[in-house]
Amino acid sequence: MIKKCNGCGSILQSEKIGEEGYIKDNKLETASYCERCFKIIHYGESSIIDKKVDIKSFLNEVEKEKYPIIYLLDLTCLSQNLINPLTKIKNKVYLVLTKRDLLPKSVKNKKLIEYIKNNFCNIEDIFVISSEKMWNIDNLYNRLVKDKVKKCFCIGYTNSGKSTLINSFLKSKGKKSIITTSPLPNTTTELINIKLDDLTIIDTPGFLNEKSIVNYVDLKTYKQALPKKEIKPKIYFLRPGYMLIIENFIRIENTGNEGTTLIFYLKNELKYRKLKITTSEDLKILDKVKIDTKKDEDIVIEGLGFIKIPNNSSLTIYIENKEILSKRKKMI
Ligand SMILES: Nc1nc2c(ncn2[C@@H]2O[C@H](COP(=O)(O)OP(=O)(O)OP(=O)(O)O)[C@@H](O)[C@H]2O)c(=O)[nH]1
Ligand SMILES: [Mg+2]
Repeated sequence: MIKKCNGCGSILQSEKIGEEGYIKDNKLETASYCERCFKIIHYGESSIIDKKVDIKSFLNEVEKEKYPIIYLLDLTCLSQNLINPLTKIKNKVYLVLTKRDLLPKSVKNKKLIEYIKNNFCNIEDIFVISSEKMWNIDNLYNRLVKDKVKKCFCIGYTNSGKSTLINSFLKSKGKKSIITTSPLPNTTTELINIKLDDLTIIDTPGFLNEKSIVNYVDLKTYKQALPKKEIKPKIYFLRPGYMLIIENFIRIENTGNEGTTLIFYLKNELKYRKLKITTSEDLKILDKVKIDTKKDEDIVIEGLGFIKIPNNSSLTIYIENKEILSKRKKMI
């Protein structure tokens, strides 16, 4: 009989060690989780399954089914790139902005919704939630029930919080979280059906974001750089000829003629250093990109966070891969 892992949806198998769904032979009959999920859940260990969802064919399949879609977007690093698949979906969409608890409390949810509508996509139903803190989880669920949704897909990029959201629906119903979640890509590998009263929610493998920093730094560095608590923005004034070094993966030089203010929405514990551009210090070799910003723009660092820049600026940024940077109108 074919058995599936409750945590990631893979078919359990005991032949290919290290591959999707692997579990030792003597545990195959009794286990409900594969070895990888067991290790993530109990030891916080993680490994990445090498798998890529083809967005186009996946969306075609979803469209054929005609079920409504919950599309998740991570508020900490929102970019056009992450919204693009949404523009191709014809099904009814509930857009869910996740990880609200990581942005400053002072930001109004209404403002975030307006921002999305005015700058990215004019979707009617937008919810701002935190699965971690259970904010707005019941509102979203009640809305699905009110709209008589019987089955829906939960889709979005990997790490946007799809499985955590479904676990929070389960928690809200007094049930145990069962789906495996982790900060690394590809945690969910196959479809997982979760039935809640009359509503079945289908968790799906996330789309891989090729522009995310997770592809360009080692996993330890990546996990250490992810925000876990409410971000307290850090403000720096950078005079011309000076640079800021953030940990060892980003350097920002002010190569313009005016001083510029940079407001960082990144993990609070990251370390910043200011240096003259002419320093004799040996600096890490990184990709180099020149970015000019206009008044009130953000630079998004995909997978990590963003930098708000209130005034015009001319910057030269050094980073592991310049593709992970993009500009947008200021979000907050
Ligand atoms: N602070 C905070 N973290 C969250 C929230 N939702 C999810 N996370 C974290 O984000 C990471 C990714 O969550 P998952 O639910 O595994 O993401 P996913 O979209 O299912 O990812 P894949 O299965 O890889 O497609 C985990 O470390 C979660 O703990 C939230 O509302 N707040
Ligand atoms: Mg998942």
